Amino acid sequence: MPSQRPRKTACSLPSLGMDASSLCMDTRHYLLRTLGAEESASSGNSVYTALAMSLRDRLIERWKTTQKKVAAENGKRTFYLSLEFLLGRTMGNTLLNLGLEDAARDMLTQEHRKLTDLLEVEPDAGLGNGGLGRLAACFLDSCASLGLPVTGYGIRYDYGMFRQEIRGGEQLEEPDHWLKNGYPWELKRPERVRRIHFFGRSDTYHDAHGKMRQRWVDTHDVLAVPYDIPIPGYRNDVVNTLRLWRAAATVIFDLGEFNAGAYPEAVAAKNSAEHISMVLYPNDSSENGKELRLRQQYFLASASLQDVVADWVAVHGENFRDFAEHHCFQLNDTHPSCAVPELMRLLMDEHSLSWQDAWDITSHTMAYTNHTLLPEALERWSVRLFRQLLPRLLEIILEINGRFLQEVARHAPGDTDLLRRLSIIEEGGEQMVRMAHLAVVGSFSVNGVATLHTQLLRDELFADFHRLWPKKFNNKTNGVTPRRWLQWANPGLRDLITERIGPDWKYDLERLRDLAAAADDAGFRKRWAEVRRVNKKRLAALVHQHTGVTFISEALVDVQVKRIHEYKRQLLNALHVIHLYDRIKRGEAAEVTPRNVLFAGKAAPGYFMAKRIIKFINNIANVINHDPDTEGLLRVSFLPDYRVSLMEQICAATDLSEQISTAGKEASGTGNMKFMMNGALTIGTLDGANIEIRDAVGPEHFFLFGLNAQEVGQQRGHYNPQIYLQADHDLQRVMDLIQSGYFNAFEPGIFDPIIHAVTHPQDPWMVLADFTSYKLKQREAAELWHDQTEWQRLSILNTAASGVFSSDRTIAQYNADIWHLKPLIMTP
Ligand code: GPQ
Repeated sequence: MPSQRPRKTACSLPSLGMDASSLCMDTRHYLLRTLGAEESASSGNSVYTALAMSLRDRLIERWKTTQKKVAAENGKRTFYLSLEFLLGRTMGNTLLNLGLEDAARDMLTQEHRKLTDLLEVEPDAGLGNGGLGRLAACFLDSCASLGLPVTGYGIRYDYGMFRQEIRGGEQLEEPDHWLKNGYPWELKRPERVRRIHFFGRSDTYHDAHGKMRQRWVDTHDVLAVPYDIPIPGYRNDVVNTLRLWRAAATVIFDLGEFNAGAYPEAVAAKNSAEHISMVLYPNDSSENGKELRLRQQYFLASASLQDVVADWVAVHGENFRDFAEHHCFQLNDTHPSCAVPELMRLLMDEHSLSWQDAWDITSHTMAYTNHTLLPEALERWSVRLFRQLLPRLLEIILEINGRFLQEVARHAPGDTDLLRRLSIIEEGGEQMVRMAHLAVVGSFSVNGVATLHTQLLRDELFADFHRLWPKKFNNKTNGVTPRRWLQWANPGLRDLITERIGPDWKYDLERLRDLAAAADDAGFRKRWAEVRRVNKKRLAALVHQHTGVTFISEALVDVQVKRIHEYKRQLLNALHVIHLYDRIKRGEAAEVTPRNVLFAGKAAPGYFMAKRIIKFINNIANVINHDPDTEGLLRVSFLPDYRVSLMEQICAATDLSEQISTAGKEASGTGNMKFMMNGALTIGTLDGANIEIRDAVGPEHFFLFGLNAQEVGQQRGHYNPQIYLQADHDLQRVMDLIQSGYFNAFEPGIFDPIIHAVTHPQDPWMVLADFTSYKLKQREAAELWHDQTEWQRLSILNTAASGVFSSDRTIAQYNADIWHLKPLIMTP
C-alpha cells in the first residue's frame, strides 16, 4: 500500500471553522472583496450570495473528502438518472445538515439582519413538475444522510417549472428564469464535457481484426457541460453530487457560414444546440411527445453514461468484466430509459464488447422505477422519429426486441398474441417504441412506489412480464426527507418533539413512536396545539398577502395542494365546498364548522380541463368570500405559484390533508406523508400510500371514504352518475347551483365542461360516485374539530406514526434489495 502522505505544498489551507465568527469572516470576505459590495448598503441578495459562498466552501471541503473515500473504497456506486430534480431552496437545508443554523442566525443578528429574510432571497430551483421530481430530491438527501455513494444525474434547465399567476381567476404562465442572479450552489466542470450524437446513420465497417461492426456516423453533435451541486448528508460529513448537464454548441460559430456573411444563421445554429437544456416540459403524469423532449431524454442518458464509462476506463482500461458489480443505474420512470440502448451502444461500438457481454452488463446494471399506471403517461415514441433522430439507438432497440421475442416464443410457442402484447414495438397504427417495455426488458429490477401500486403493476399493467419474470418485481413505498419536511419546515414542532423524546429521532425517524405516549398528556397537547397555532397564523398571513383572503382564526385549515389533475379530484373538493356554502345559505349555519379551505397547484399549460378547474375554484372562492353570510364560517383561497418553498409553510399549518384521488390512480402520493409528519389528519381514499398511512396511524384515526380500486374497476363500463345524483339531495342542489350560473354570472357557459365531465357516464374519475361518502366523512371531521382534545391527540398520533414514511427507510430498502452499496463511514 503506497503511503497516503499529502504532497508538500508552499502553503496549506486550514480547515474551515464551523462557528459564527468563522462564518462571519468568510461571509464578509465574499461580500466586500469578491462581490465588491458596500459595507453600509449591501443588498439582501449580495449578503445571501456571500453566505452561500461561505457555506459552499464548507461543502466543498467535505465533498473532496467524500470523493477520495469513494475512490479509495472502489466499491459499488449507484447513479440516479432523472429528468427532474425538484430541489427547492438550498440554503436552509445546507445550514440544517451542516449544523450551522444557529451560527448563521447569530452572525446575521450581529449585522442587524434576519435569517428568515435572507432565506426568502433564494429562488426555488424548480427543475421538476411535482411528486416525481421532488422524490428524486428527497432521495438524494437520504442517500447522503445514509452515507451511500449515490450520484444524481439530471438536466440543468435554464427555465424550470413556470411561475403561475392567477388573473381573473385564470392561470397565467410566466417563464421561471431561476438563474438570473447566478446560482451559488453549483460548480461548472468544463473539463468533463461530453459529446452527444444526433441524426446521421448507422454504418457497417470491418475493424482492424476484420470483424464486422457498427458505428454511428454523419452525426450532428451537441456538447454536454456538467454543473455539480453538492448534496450534504445530515451531520455526517458526507457530501454527494448532483451533476446537471447543460447543452452547448460544438463550435461557437460555423465559420463557413460566418465568413459567408450568414452571421445570424451561425448564431442560430448555436442556439438550436442549446435549446436542448433550455426548458423543463411542464407535463406531469402525461406524455408530451415532442421531439425536443426525446432529445432531452437521450442527452441526459448519453452524457451520464459516457461520464461513468469514462471514469471506469480511466482506472480499468478496456476491461469491463467487473463493471456490473460496481454500478447500478436507477431509472426514475421511463424518461431516462434511452440509457438501456445507449449503454449497449457505448459498450459495443466504442469499447468493442460483444452483444452478449454488453447485454449482460446492461441488464445487470439497469433498474427501473415506475411512477404511474395512467395510460396517458406511458411514454411511446414513434419509430419514425427514433430512426431520424437516433438511428443507431433504434437499431439496437430492434435487436433487443428481436432477441427478447425469440426468448418469449421459446417459452410460449405459438402464442402470437402474447408476443404482440409484450413487444417493445407497438404495431397496428404507426409503429411506436413502448418505453416502459424497453425499461422492463432492460432492467434486473422493476419497482412500484406503494404497495397497492406495485400490486396493480404485477396484476395489470405488467401482468405478462410479471408471469415471465416474477422476481424482477418489487415494491418500494415512497418516503420524504424528514430534514426538510419536519425539522426545517416546522422548527417549533421539532424542538417540542426533542424536548419530549430526546434527539434520537433525528437520526431514526421511527423513534417518533415514543411520542405516542405524549398524546394523552394534556399539558403536552396544549403546547402541541400552540406550535400549530403559530404555524397557522404564519400561513394565514401568507395567504392574505398573496390572495387578499383573510382566514378565519382558530378555524379548521383544510388543504389540497398538488398538481391540478382530474384524477386527483380537486373537483370533488370544490363540490364539497359548494355544499358547505349551500348549507350556510339554507340556514344551517349553526351546524357548519368554521373552516378555511386552501387550494394550490399548477395545471399543465396544454391541459384544458385542469385550467378550467382552476378557474372554477377561483370563481367559487370569489363568490363565497364576498358573501356576508359566510363571515366567520367559510373562507376559500387559491394560493398562486405552488412550489417547494410554499409547501414548507403549508404542511406545518394544515389540520386536514385532502388525499382524495380516484382509487387506483395515484401511484403513491408524497404530500400526504409531509402533512402526516407535521400532525395533520388525513381524509382520503384507499389509494397509493394513503393505505399505508391509514395502516400506520390506525384506521380509527383516518377519515376514509369512497370506492376502493377494485370497486372502481368493477364500475368501469357501466358507471351511471345519475344514480348518485338522484340519491343525494345535497349533491343535486350543488349541481343545480352550478348549472344556474351562480358562480359564473358574467361568464355564461364557462363551467359547462365541468358539469359535463362529472355527469357523463364516461367520467373515468367517478367524482359523483364518491360525493356522498366524502360529504359524510367531512362532517365527521368537522365534528371532531369541536373536540380539540381529541383532535390534538390524533394529531400527535399521526406524527408519532409517520416514521415509516421517511425517505431514509425507502432508500435503505432500495439499497438492501436493489443496489447493495456499502455505506461510507466518514472519520475526521
Ligand atoms: N408522478 Cl409518471 C409525477 O409526479 N410525475 C410523473 O410524470 C409521474 C408520476 C408521481 C405520481 O403521480 C405520484 O403518485 C408519486 O407519489 C410520485 O410520482 C413519486 O413516485
